[in-house]
Amino acid sequence: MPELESRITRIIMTEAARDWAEIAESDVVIVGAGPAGLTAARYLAERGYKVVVFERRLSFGGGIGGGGMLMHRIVVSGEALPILDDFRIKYREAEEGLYVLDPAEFMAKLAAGAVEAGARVIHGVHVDDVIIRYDPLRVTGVAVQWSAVIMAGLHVDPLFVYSKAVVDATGHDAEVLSVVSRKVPEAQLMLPGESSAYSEVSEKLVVEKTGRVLPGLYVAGMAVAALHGLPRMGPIFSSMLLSGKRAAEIIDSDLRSGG
Ligand code: 48F
Repeated sequence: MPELESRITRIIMTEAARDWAEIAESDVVIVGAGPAGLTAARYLAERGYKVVVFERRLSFGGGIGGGGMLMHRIVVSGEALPILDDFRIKYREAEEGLYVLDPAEFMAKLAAGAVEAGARVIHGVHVDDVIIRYDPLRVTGVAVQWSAVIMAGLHVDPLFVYSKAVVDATGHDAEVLSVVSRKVPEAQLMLPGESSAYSEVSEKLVVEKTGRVLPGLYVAGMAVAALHGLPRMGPIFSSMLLSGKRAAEIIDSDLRSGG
């Protein structure tokens, strides 16, 4: 029997390589494991799609963990309660129509819901480009690199993951859309960036404007605000959940109709 150390190495290398070989052709790539990305991941995986979430950090939840100014509470409005129920996240009505929850539970259960539904979440991976096809214009996947390589400033070529749909759920910076607006002039994508706080309006419009940006490319969560110049909303998270769910529904409908 080989030594324990070499067995550990063999298991990790073999299993991870097998996983990557499967991920190389996915149905949906979601960029960012924040609230919008994890919600979209769960509802898509539940419908039987092969979903992978790439998250550049080594954690889940994006902007959830900081609560509001590091105060460990998060607020949602009533529209999001059915989604909280799906994930079995607890909440309490704090004031009329506004519910309070604990960010640690919120992050943990969103992540558990996505993973249990069958989505793969790979941490420490940064999406730094898309795969593009012309005539007709379509995004057909992403270029991925270890976050550690990016942080070290090393020049290392990326690997590629094909997918039928890519979701930019990267939050305030809309990183995938930003790459497309820079590198794919044919897409005619402008990114005005989000505007100053107007929570009520933002909560509504982020959900309304969630959806397809180009064939194969979708946007959910705060990246929607960056794309459409919508106001920010602060630590109220209903629209992140509703946007993730809506993105899943739109992608499902597009993929079913071959779009
Ligand atoms: O920022 P984030 O939580 O985005 P979101 O799901 O939710 C926004 C709220 O947290 C909050 C708010 C609403 O109340 O204003 O800010 O729209 O999660 C985005 C995740 O994407 C990761 C990032 O580390 C974070 O966990 N991410 C960003 N860029 C990349 C990325 C990238 N290029 N590759 C991989 N992951």
